[in-house]
Amino acid sequence: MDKIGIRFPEDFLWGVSTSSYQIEGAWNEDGKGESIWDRFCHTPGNIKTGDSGDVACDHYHRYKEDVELMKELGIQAYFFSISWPRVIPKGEGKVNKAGLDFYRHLVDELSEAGIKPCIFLYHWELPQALHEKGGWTNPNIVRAFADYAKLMASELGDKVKLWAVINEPQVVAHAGYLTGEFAPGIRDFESFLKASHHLQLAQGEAIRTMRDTEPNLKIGTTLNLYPCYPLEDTKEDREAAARIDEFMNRWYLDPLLKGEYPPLAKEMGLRPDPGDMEITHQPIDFLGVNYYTRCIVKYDPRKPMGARIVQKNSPVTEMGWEIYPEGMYDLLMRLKRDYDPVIYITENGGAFDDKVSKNGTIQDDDRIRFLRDHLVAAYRALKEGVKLKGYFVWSIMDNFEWTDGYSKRFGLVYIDYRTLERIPKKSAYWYRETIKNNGFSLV
Ligand code: IFM
Repeated sequence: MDKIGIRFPEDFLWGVSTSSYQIEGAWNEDGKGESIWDRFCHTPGNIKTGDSGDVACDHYHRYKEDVELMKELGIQAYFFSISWPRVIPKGEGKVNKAGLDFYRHLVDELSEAGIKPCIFLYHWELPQALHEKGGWTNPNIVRAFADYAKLMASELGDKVKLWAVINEPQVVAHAGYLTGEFAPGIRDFESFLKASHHLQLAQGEAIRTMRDTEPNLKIGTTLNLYPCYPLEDTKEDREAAARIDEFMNRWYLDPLLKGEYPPLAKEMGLRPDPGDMEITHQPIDFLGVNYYTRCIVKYDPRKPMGARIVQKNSPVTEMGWEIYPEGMYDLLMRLKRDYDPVIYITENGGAFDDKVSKNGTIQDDDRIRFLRDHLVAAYRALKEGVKLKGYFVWSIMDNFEWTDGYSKRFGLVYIDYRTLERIPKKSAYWYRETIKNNGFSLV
């Protein structure tokens, strides 16, 4: 930190991120196939607000306007995801040219605007046709996913250099197959075990195939990670926190970065086949980190893992998630200590109760504080040797927040869902200044 405040390195990458289902809309246009999220949202009772991503922010039709807006806001890089069924409607076999064209045009538009396009290959949009064959519980998905990855790398690899293979496999496995809260809505422990393993095999095969196809790509993956703290400094609580850490974090970190599962996965019955861990253990160019909050853990012998996640009486976002910027620092330092990868923070942000004021502005000072405090924490870690190369705000615009529908707003840009008008919030201008100055003043 110098006198005027925080200055990130010259080559630090400042970006924003989104995902296809959350912003695109056009759910059944131009040959797109159905995804599990289309089916899930169209099934009454699954989404609290009854919303769906059918129209979302209509980005599919308004992408030029959105890229222009990002350019005006000085955004340097944009992480977006590909909708698998938009490009391969049934997940395997026939390719939908119109779907590929959409992403090619988006990439061209971004490149012309001087914004670096970056891709999440999978942000939860499993083709419904593959789900009907077992989805992530079926081992055949590994090949289908690798073929899809190869297709995208060969179609867009000339212009897109940064690729994150899977966004938040923990959420896919946990919320999709264990609690059933998210699509495809399955609640079954065996399915969860299979899905979590096949996701990591698919990720490994995809990385391998993409490297063979386009050797110049920078390939990684994106994990949602939660630093875990014992409620009290007792042996029981410390061990309980370590178990939750294995379940939420190491279950996905260790197979990728060490070629093994943590002991808890074995205890719970996960039995990889011979050779599997060589597939999951691929060299990566970066780890994408999504950080939102922490876990505080209490020993509880009545719970299956002997552990319970508790909440302190601290400030929370509209999601009910504790605001804990220090967790960003702790998480990054822990990643350095145990794995030491190159890191991009691929998602960080907060949902707040944004209101359009009478003069048409949105004064989201709470979001500015949130982003600023997290960036200070990230900066400290960077200064202490974490190989942090960039930071992406979730999200450039308000969007479809899964089972919360449109009720939670994470954007730097406000969306009026009646008119689909885009209104940059105060935080968008703050972020523009931060990017321009490569940091901010602390006074
Ligand atoms: O909106 C989600 C995103 O899809 C994945 N990461 C967390 C965000 C906020 O909940």
